[in-house]
Amino acid sequence: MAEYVFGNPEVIEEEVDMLIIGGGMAASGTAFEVPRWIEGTGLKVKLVDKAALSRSGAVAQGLSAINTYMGDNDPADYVRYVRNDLMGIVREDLIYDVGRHVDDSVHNFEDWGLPIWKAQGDEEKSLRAGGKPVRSGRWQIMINGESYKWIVAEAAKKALGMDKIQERVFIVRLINDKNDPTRIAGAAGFSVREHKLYIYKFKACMLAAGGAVNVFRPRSVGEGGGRAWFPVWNAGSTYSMAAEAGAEMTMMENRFVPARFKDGYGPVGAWFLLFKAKVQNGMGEDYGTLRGDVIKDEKRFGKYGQGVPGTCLRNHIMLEEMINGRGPIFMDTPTALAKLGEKMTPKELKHLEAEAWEDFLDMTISQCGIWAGENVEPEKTMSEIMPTEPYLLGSHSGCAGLWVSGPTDLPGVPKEWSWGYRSMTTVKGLFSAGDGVGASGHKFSSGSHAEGRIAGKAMVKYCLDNKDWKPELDRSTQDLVDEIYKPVRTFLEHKDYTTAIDINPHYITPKMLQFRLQKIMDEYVAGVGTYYRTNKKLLEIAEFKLGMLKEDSLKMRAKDLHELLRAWENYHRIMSAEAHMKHIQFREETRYPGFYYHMDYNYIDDANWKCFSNSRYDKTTKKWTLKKVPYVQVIK
Ligand code: SFD
Ligand code: AMP
Repeated sequence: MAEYVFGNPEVIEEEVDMLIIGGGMAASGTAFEVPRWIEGTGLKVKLVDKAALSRSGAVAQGLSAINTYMGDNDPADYVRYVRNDLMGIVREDLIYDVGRHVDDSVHNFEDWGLPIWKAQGDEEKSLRAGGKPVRSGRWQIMINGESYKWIVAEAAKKALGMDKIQERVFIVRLINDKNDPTRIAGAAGFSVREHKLYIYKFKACMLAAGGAVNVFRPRSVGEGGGRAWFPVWNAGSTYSMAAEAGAEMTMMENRFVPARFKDGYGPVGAWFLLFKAKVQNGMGEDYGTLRGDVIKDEKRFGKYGQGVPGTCLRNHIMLEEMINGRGPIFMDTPTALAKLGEKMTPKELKHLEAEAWEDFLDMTISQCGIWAGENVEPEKTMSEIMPTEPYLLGSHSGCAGLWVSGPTDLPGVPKEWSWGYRSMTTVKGLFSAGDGVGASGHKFSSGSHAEGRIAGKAMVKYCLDNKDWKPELDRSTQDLVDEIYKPVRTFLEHKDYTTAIDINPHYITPKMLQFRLQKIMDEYVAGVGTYYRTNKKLLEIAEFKLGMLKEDSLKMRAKDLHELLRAWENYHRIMSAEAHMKHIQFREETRYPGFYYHMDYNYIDDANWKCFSNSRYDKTTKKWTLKKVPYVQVIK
């Protein structure tokens, strides 16, 4: 009986006007913003998150800095900074829009209780009242952020009401409208705790389910498996579901390969910018000073290596050391702390050492685990840093994502970059923000929240403009149940064929399938195994193997709800991986040396490729179409 129930979930159908998919920084911004614009309109909204809002998404463990805060800076300078870091091809309208709105989100965070470090003398003054923050860099400010996500989620919950929030529901599919395939009309997913399947109908939806992690074989395998820098539970749902619904994507060839403290994945920003730590190679050399001018080779790096190097170019300089046998790379934490401590009392010095630990206790606890486990005292011992496996994302130092409509009020922006509603994709009613929106990185936590708010407001306008429109799904309930519960039924049908539950010719476990995906991506699509190098032939093989993998993905089993989640996460990862691979194949240059190298075209080619690369997936033919879209410089 129990098994019968397992194979046939209870189906719950619900109609709202707006569905918010995800509960991270962007979705929390939308949830905070929407209620004030729908007051008195009768519009209904709901939020679904695969996890629990208080600790879901990239900010789950907290953060120790807010990386985007304007303060006295001009948003136009912010655009220049992001453009330089992302190698010249960005949507400057979107970035400017985030820049001019982001501070209000940060001020709210402080009002809601987030402790923000203040400059001496301003300790009691809020940012809103003109208090000066402690800046680690020009754009970054320091926080005591262990409870950052908890605080932001609480405000979202209060604004929306807990009755409009559904936690632990994983959305698997977006559903187009029956009468207009260019519109979105619904979404389907399942509870990860109960045998219930949810089908939502709506006029509009905010898809903010983060970026894609664990698409590539991670450096941490075996015992360390499951450890990564970006949030392991973000499985490319945003990219995959939007692509299958027909949304245009942009810059999916981009990826972020962050330099991180080895094995624990601790971020380096505070160490570089706040503690002013220096790095050295295995021979103790300051390799940046000795050989940093490798990026000045104009034939290979164009003008991009001449000024402040972007993040990928900093990686390139480090990789040159490692590839040429001069590794490993060390972060000299003892010298940095000793220098800072020169004029400190013993008590102040202890406090500084505590901050060094807190930087990780706030956001990457596993790094403290490594330090504690290996008896590392950062004031005495240096730590290795290393470029990680690649992540696909649009809010940190990367710009993969969806092509969306921009603001309408900025001069010099091409008309075709805006189709009425900010952050709406090319599918009517489908909005995105944060990691979901492409060609506009460096939003980070605060910018993602701000963009979620901007998009939320536009989504309400869209719903009001379409008030009388009724969604009709282009797929039946039965069809959706059969598809989503297929891995469960495959398991129930075949489980008694063998005695060892994981070994069965009729199915593949989600875990094994994930290993295969990661192996393909690592070895053929420029993962760590090849020092991020690929070429036409390797990509051709990757294309074939991903095709085979997609076929086999239909044979994934789910012996419980946990595996059902893993199965669908993998499906989303495969689609995201395919988009990434197709885009790398399309762009015949190496735009991001240090993130990846296309060895057949191992140079930046502004003459032919200073443009966006956009793609569309056709769910009927299962084919991708790619095209160049002109880049336009908006801010001089
Ligand atoms: O140190 C589904 N980030 C940093 N930002 C900063 O401002 N300062 C920092 O210090 C930052 N650093 C940092 C950061 C992230 C991480 C992991 C570390 C360190 C260790 C970046 C920001 O966190 C990031 O930019 C934003 O969080 C992005 O926001 P958003 O909303 O785009 O993504 P999300 O917050 O991860 O939320 C995703 C949500 O989607 C849910 N979800 N729900 C339903 N169905 C599905 N199929 C779903 N799939 C996913 C998730 O549960 C989640 O709620 S540092 O490195 O620089
Ligand atoms: P990270 O901790 O590496 O995620 O970086 C946090 C912030 O600091 C981001 O805005 C980075 O772009 C920035 N950052 C990190 N390392 C450096 C560096 N060496 N030089 C300049 N900016 C950096």
